[in-house]
Amino acid sequence: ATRRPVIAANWKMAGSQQLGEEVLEKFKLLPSSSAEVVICPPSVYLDSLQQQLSKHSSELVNHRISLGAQNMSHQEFGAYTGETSGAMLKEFGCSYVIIGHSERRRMYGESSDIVADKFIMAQKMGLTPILCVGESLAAREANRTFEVLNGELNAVLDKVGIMAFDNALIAYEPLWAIGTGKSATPEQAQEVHAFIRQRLTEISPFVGEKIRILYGGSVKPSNAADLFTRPDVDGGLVGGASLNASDFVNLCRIAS
Ligand code: G2H
Repeated sequence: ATRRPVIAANWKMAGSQQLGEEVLEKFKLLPSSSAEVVICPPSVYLDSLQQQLSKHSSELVNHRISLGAQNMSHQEFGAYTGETSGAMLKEFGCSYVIIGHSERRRMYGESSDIVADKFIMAQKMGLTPILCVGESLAAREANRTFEVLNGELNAVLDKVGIMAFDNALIAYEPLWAIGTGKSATPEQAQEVHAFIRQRLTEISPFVGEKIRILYGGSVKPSNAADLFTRPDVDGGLVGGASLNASDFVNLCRIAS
């Protein structure tokens, strides 16, 4: 495929300013990478990471590194204690924002409706949403994987329409593979990615062919090559392994 791979780091509630520095130092040692790299640190680190990126920019010209956030408010502005707006993320250098990560859906009660509203607000603010979808172990064992994914996709599609996906990424993250060390097999990932692409292609062949679908769930250097070479896997959303600078840069090398 002609789709440029994307490797996104999701630090979750971990990492440090120091980690940002370490990651950029490792990139400087890599002559070039063709994958697009997105680093999503906790929001309070965005400012320092943005400054580090500009400080090292002349040595990073052969890489494409952008910043992303892990979450944002579906409201634009106002009395929403503890929330961060898309405009603020934009001001601090973000181009991307992860929307609907399963940890937010499950632990913070984000409904599919709120996820759709966040997707809309992200695009309104000029951010590219990385929409996360994925099935639980129970759903997989009950052969309901595609039904669950369809539901999560439709919740957004019905509200935003297919053309909004022209400027979005999708991350397939099976819940049973998140932080467990147990990744989906490359065959399982490919099967689901092909399903998601097919669903979108039925509505718009243009969008279906173009959209990048990342795999997330225990991606690490030892399993990445086999995942990333599957035809419908366009990179990864990486949690645990993104907290190790060498592993993360290695993943970007593998994807390039
Ligand atoms: C899945 C993933 C990153 P990990 O949540 O979003 O985390 O790689 O630790 O499974």
